[in-house]
Amino acid sequence: MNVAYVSIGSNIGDRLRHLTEAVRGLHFHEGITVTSVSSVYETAPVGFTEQADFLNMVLCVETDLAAQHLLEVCQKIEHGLGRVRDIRWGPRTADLDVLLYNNDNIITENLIVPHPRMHERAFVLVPLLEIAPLMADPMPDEGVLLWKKVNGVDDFLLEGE
Ligand code: A4P
Ligand code: MG
Repeated sequence: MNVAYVSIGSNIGDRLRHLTEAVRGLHFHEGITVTSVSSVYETAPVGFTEQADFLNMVLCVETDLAAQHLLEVCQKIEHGLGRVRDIRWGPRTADLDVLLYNNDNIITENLIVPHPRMHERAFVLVPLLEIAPLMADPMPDEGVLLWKKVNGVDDFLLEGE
C-alpha cells in the first residue's frame, strides 16, 4: 500500500462544497482511502494575486494506485468540478496537487513529486504540518487563517446528508 499527500484548493463559487466533493471523489474511488484530513484554511492568493481568497486543505490517502494514476484521478475530479484552465495560478473551482507519494522522487513530463513549489507555500505547509508534523520544516503562516476546524474524514463524508 502506498501513502500519498494531496492538496486541494478552491477560490470560485461554493468553495467548501468543492473541497467536500474532492475529498469524496478521492475517498469513494475504489483504489483510494482517505485516512486523514487537515482543517480548512482561508488563504491569500499566491502567484497571481488579483483573485479571491482560497480555501485550502491537505489530505493523506492510502492507495494501491501508481502515482501517475492518482494524478489522473485528481485531474478527473478537477474536471468534474468544472475546472477550466486559462490563467496559470489563476482562479479555480478545484485544484488537486499530489504533494508526496511515499518517499518517491518522480520527474516525468506531467508529474513531479515532491510537488516542486510546496516548500515555499504556507497554504500547503500549514495544513500538511497539521496532519503530518514531521513531513516538512515549519514556515511562517502568513496569509493563512484557520477557517473551519475539521475533526476527521467523516466531517466531509457525512456533511450535507
Ligand atoms: N503536475 C506536475 N506535477 C504535479 C503534481 N505533483 N501534482 C502538472 C499535480 N499536478 C502536477 O497544473 C499544471 C500541470 O502540472 C498539470 O498538467 C500536471 O500534469 P494545473 O493544475 O493544470 O495548473 P495550475 O494549478 O495552475 O499550475 P500549478 O503549477 O500546479 O500551480 P500551483 O503551483 O498548484 O499553484 N494561492 C493560494 N492561496 N492557494 C492555492 O491553492 N494555488 C495556486 C496554483 C496558485 N496560488 C494559490 C493556490
Ligand atoms: Mg495544480
